[in-house]
Amino acid sequence: MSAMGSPQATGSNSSGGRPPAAIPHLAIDPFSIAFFDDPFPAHQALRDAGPVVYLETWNVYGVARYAEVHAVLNDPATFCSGRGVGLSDFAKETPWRPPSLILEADPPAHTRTRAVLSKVLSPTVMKQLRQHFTAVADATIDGLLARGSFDAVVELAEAYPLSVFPDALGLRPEGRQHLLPYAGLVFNAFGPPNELRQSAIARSAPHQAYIAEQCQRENLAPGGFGACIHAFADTGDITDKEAPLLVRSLLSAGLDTTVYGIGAAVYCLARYPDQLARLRADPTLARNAFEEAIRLESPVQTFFRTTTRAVDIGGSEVGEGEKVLMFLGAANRDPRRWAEPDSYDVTRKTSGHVGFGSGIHMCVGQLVARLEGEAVLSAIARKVASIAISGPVTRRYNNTLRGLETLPITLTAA
Ligand code: OVV
Repeated sequence: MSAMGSPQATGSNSSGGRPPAAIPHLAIDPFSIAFFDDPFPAHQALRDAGPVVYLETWNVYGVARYAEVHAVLNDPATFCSGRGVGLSDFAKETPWRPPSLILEADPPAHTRTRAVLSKVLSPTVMKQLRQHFTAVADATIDGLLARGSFDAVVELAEAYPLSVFPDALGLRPEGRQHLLPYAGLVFNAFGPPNELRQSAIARSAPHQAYIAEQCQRENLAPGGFGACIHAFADTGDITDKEAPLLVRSLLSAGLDTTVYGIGAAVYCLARYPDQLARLRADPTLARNAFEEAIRLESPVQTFFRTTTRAVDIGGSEVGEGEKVLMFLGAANRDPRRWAEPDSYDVTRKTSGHVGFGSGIHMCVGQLVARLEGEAVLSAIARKVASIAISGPVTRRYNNTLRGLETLPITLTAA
């Protein structure tokens, strides 16, 4: 293969006549508590073992270097999503819920649903939301400064998205306590059948019932993302049956991800006071400071693809119908791609990070996420002088998401 790791079709001597390289087998379980507690030595081992590895615990391939993760993300014909982007292969097992019409779909079906959600979450729509999202972030930080000490996970990382996103979607006030448990379930369900996945699915019925109900047109307030999706059924872009499932995608992926993203950013600023000082000196860095936190912490750590044909990855052949696990978090700290990969730098050139993915499936809600992140970090930049960690930090465990359970902090006002 080429040095940059572009996967090549096999069967036509694609390795230039060289024999295929043996693929290293590793015993690392990337869905274990020990791995979640400290993934970084394992990420390095995964990257250094080779361009592609075989993970014996779950009988899947893995890519952890930036070049191969980027290449897999950008070859959706070879590395498909329609057989699921978790461990389970939808060609062999029944999915735990009806597949997503955007995440778990390939072109041409994906192209049509993607176009609808892109319009619903477009730059024009962000312009209409910006003033409100900024005002709520300012008020949230003012309130937290008055309190001084609080848990930044519950009171900021969860509270802020919960105070803007469900309203933007058009959800009724009742039942919103199901939203974070449902999202936690969705992201645990991408993982293997371990305790995290099995216990989440076992308790999922009330959360699934709530979500299914809120996806219906009559339950979505006019002007919101949900009503906007249903309006595309009137123009024929999607069917009446597809609209609720596309609303479900926003309910699955639109809230918890930003909770983890904002949590990551606050955790970074608390650990890097020099970077908070630079942000305070230039609040216009807020958007990039959020982006850099997404790179460094990679709230979405992994996704799978499934091979549609035999393919060469880094000089080794991977057969058809194999699951390939992409380590987004490892790629975002690959020293082959990033200078000082493990440090938080609010002025870093973050473009190219794969925390939102890359290619045709790249996060369709990224503008909402960035608007929320920028609003919170801009408020912090203008109003907060210091962030001190003031108690024990604990981790929240999820098969896909990386983030904290508690982050006790004390703020001082500027
Ligand atoms: C990116 C993402 C995560 C989880 C769920 C979905 C998408 C969905 O489309 O349901």
